[in-house]
Amino acid sequence: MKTVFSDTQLAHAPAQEISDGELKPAVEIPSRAEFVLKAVRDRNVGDIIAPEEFPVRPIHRVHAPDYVSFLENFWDSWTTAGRSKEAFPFVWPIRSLRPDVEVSHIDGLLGRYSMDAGTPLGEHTYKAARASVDTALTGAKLLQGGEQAAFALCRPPGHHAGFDFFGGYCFFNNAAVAAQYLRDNGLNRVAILDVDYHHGNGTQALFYDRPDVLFLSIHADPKDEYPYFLGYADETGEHAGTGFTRNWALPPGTDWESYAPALQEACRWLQVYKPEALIVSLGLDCYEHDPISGFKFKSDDFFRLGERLAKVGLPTLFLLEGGYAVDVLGENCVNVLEGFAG
Ligand code: FKS
Ligand code: ZN
Repeated sequence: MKTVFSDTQLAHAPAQEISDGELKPAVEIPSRAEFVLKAVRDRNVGDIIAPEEFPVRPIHRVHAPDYVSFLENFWDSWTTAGRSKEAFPFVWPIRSLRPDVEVSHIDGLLGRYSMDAGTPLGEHTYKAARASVDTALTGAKLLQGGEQAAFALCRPPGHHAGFDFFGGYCFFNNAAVAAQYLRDNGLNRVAILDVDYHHGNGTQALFYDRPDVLFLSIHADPKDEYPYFLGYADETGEHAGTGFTRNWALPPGTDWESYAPALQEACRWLQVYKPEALIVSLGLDCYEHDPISGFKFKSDDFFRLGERLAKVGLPTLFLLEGGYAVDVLGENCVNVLEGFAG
């Protein structure tokens, strides 16, 4: 299986994040990708290739052009306002405020285009996020070229990013851009299975009213866990997309034994839907020692995950999302890929 990765993705290197009422060392850091890359190399998963550089058009198929421009121009506006450190939003146009007004100040724009205060933006965030999308798109292109599987080593991750907002360490929704790209290039039905510990709210929202992209997600119950405000079992799609979203919201402490039935059901949905390609939003934060998560996967369980997905028998693009136990991230990730490859 080929792996796609670009060093440009390392340029987004946040120092701190707001978490638990403190400024803490950031967890979504470049070494995550480096550890995964090292394991891919050490265990001979396959060739590692650089992504092709894509124009902005496939991103505009999923994200609002004004949002993309906001990210592109962010560092200029931020430094022009006299700031020099990484940025965090702190005010949002919720409920009784006005989401429709056009603000000028960078602090207003940060709130307009974000969902949380836990996602630092820095000087190189935009170019790293663009490179992460290029990695996802190059992976999609490998499937189109007839590969049965590919691994897009995306970073920063993408599944929390929506039409016009960033959050949860995500800026562009890599999985959604890849899915839309496959739709725009000849595939009629694409499925996304999100196995990150956190619900992929951005991906779900982007395809919620569409039957052509199936979204399935297995994650920690949002009543107990980020992103809190989406990802409940009763969210199953709307309008033409009714029935084309499924959520398995599992309790804290879920281990492989109690996770497997949900995965089994998700795989059955895949078999019924019969997509032409599968995109796996591959978070590794279900791991028992993940520092920010509460599931109990052992390293070996990631093999089983890969094996189960292989049985579905679809051309599959694995795309990295979360996972913060950095020293074992590579091992856990390659376990999935090896389990899949058999
Ligand atoms: C801990 C607060 C942590 C943010 C969690 C974000 C999770 C991101 C992710 C992604 F795949 F996008 F990276 N809150 N006190 O793992 O879902
Ligand atoms: Zn996650």
